[in-house]
Amino acid sequence: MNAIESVLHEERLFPPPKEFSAQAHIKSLAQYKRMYRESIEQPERFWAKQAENELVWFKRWKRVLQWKEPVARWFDGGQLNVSVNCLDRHLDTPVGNKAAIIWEGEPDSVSKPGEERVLTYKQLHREVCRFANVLKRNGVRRGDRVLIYLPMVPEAAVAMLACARIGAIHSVVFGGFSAHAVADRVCDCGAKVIVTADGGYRRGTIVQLKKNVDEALKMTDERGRRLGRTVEKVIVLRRAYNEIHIEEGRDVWWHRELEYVTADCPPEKMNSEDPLFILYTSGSTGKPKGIFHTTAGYLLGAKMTTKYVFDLRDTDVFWCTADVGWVTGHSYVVYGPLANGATTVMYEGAPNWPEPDRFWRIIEKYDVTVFYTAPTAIRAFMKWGEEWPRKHDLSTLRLLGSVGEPINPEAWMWYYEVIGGKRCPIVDTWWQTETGSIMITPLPGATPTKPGSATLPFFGVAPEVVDDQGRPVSPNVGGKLVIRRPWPSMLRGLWGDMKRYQEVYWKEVPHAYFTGDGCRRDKDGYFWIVGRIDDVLNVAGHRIGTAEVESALVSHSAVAEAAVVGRPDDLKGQALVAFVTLKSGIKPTRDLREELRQHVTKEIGAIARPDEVRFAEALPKTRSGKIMRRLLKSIAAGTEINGDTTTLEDFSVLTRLSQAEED
Ligand code: 7RM
Repeated sequence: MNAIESVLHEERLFPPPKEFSAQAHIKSLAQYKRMYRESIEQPERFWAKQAENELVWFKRWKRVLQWKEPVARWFDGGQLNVSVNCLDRHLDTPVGNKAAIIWEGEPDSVSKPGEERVLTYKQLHREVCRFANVLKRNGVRRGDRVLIYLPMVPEAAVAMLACARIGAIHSVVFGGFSAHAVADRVCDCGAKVIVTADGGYRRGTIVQLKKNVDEALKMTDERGRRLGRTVEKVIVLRRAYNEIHIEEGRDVWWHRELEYVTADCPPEKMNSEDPLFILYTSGSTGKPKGIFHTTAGYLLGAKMTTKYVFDLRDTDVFWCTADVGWVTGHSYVVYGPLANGATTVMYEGAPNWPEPDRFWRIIEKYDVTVFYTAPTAIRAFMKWGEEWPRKHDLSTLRLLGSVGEPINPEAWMWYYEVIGGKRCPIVDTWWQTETGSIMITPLPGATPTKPGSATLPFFGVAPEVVDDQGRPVSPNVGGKLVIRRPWPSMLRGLWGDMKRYQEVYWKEVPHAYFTGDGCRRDKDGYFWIVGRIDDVLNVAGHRIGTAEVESALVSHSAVAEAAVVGRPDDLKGQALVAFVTLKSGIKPTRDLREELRQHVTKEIGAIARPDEVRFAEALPKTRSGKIMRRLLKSIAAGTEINGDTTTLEDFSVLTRLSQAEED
């Protein structure tokens, strides 16, 4: 969107519907502003009050915040357990027999619907306690890391909560990631146990999760050491009933293990700052970062944002379509909704399998009231056509959410009109794996929205747009988005690498957390996120580091050098374009191009597969040897090359780039 377009769109203001505001937790902009001011002026008082009202504690904290940049300690001295907050606390209330998880499996075909399962809070509690005992039986102790590599089945939530119950730290790896990605993560976090499944369903085929784990556990580093050497046990869920290899002494079946345990598992008393989970996310270097979150602050952030941003009510059926392998799944499929005693929907399959109306069917079938998805999905629905949602009764919906990337105003309007029937407010929520919970967002009963803007900060969040020197910029001027002060659900660091944490997030702008995003603020103080300004791409709502894809490409024997850039894409937001030079004597062919795309899929996963591979004889570099990414971006986008290219080592590289494209 260009500047003029966005200014035009700013004139479209959508005030919250009156009936919505009347029943909402926060009923007016004035009320939001009052609470926001309080949260900024007296943060410790504000957060102490929230922690007291929202969470149940074994022991009250001694100090609300201890801030020694860049490390925060929230509610130090306090003791609690996340699974108790998500489960036990509801059991003796009317919520005990309410659906905690409504799950639907992927259908085989149009005529054979997917399985469905409903777990009430009491049932979920029992399953969590039993599986927690299975983990203990298999050697997992407080502080140990457990890698979870499962499809979108209720057992994924059970495994996460079971870890939380016994104080183990989970690291969920998205089922679409490759064996290699699993091996890297196992090694980085030193996992003792892996929880996986024989397979998962995706668009009618079986994803071989266990096979990937087997492969991962055989992989070695440069020194020949096994990456998975810390793994003692692999717990396998039977899901797809496909044939898998079982390694005696190492692999055990989930359902068999359950025969040996009871449902009695007292919760571990965790300290506020004990790590809850590690989640890997792409950064600007080749190695994914192990973001870690701790117990009390994370839970408070997830709980409060779910309550206020989605304006949760007892009667809601909440559906966040994210996979639990992403932070959105952690905070808004599992922890946030369950901590609030809400009903959360989980769906295993893809939005267009077997037909493009899966999501609308599910909304109709389960009376979903709050729906939270990504712009890339919305744009795909637009392309598939209005007839698919029109076939279904979506009148139970009362609120819509968007996350993962900037939502273009066209998609916003379509979402608003076709899915929300012009009745539902839209919350465009900006946040990151690092922030743990939603940071910039409308509150649906209070904030007038503008299509394409995430609007205003959540309570306690102090975002700012600054220039290269770290000075605030004037309204409507683009700059870097930073956060000025600590918030409870902020990351506490990168697992095993606090130095890198400091360098990546706290060096770019003095005394501020650097988000990696570009942004501008309009005259009303509304934030308009532009997208990443580092070497991270956002492809279909997923974060992909260009360096990661590059290192996957150069690990192929035919490749000499690779540079990966993003190109604007109508559906995915950004598409991946790889410029590749080959080792001498190797011919650029169509087959090789396909082979390289497959190679990246194998190394990282299909989400990182380049949309385009372009062969070049050389890559354009500056005199100091840096690849000129700006130039490659223009070439990839097919736009005119502008800007200063006089430092190019060799002008003819450019012509060769285009020539080499003809196979
Ligand atoms: C939740 C999540 C984070 C990056 C972030 C942004 C982009 C996310 C929005 C958005 C514009 C939004 N975590 N992003 N939400 N950009 N508007 N509402 O996505 O760690 O995977 O990605 O996603 O660039 O830095 S994430």
